[in-house]
Amino acid sequence: MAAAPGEVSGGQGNGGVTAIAELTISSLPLETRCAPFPLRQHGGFWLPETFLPGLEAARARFEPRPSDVLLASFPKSGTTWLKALAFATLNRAAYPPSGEGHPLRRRGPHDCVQFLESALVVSDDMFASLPSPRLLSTHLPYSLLPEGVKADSSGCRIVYICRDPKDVLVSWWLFTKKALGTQDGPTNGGNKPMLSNGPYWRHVLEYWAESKRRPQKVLFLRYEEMTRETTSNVRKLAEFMGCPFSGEEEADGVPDAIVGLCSFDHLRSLEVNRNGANDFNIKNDSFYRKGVAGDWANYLSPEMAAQLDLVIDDELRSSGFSFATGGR
Ligand code: PAP
Repeated sequence: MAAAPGEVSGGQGNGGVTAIAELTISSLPLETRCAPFPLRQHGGFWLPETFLPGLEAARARFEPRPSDVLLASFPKSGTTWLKALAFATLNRAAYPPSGEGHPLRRRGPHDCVQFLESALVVSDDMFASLPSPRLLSTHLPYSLLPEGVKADSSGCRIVYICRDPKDVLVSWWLFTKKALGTQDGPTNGGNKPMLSNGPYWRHVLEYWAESKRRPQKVLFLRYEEMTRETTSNVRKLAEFMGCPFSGEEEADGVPDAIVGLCSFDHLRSLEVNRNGANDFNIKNDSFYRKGVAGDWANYLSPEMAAQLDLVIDDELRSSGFSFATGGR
């Protein structure tokens, strides 16, 4: 039986895939400065070891459909918000945003939209049983996505959200301290903390370049712009996903109702997000900290910020991309 949108059906385990992948994984370069996640270098990125079997499974067995929408992000750049907005927008006919029974009122956004690199390890059925159009998510870099998703002939659409690196860093730091219980943040006793899934600038640049090459297939959003103009970005998202708001929906205030349903204050206030936990046993409330742009200034000294900006500027030089919002 098909599962409801965002609902995952049970299925057979896939220990075989995990076992095969583990042989290769143990030979990849190891990084331990991102406690509590050991990272392995793969395809030029430092990825959490625990997600590598899922990556292998996704690349080997994920069967894309032309109507699929994949939400892609670097950790802590707006994943939870984007999942909520896209889920509410895509499924608004079945679940009106103001309805009391809306799935987002009883399940966290991460439970409504599953990660490609984690769900397939549990079961092949997880995605196969979802009705079209399917909404999926990933923290993987573009270059490591399943080939079928990236093929020019594929109908799959990708929505990427990027955020100021300084806010990503601070958000990740505080998340690991709170949600994962690490004393010093992701340092593991060393003096140079690491973020998982990086380097961040390469992650962003890959998706950005693809959004320039195939704008009808890859939509590039910015967290800062979304905080400023949420409703117009939701309209953009709806159009891109192939479900623009009708005149009647506009008159009924549907876009604003979606924005309200998915707002930081509303999601954070829900029982499921105050006291629930996701499939990884991480408390849902750790995905809602402050939800603003520029909070890094309360944690990084001007010198630290300048140092980080320098590194990023250096890496972005000649790319044509800038993290400055309203930039290219
Ligand atoms: P993930 O990659 O682990 O899922 P992600 O959702 O990308 O995390 O990032 C969490 C950040 O999004 C938090 O930022 P902060 O630490 O700077 O506060 C969180 O507060 C913010 N966030 C979560 N939900 C929303 C929302 N509805 N609106 C705006 N920001 C949000």
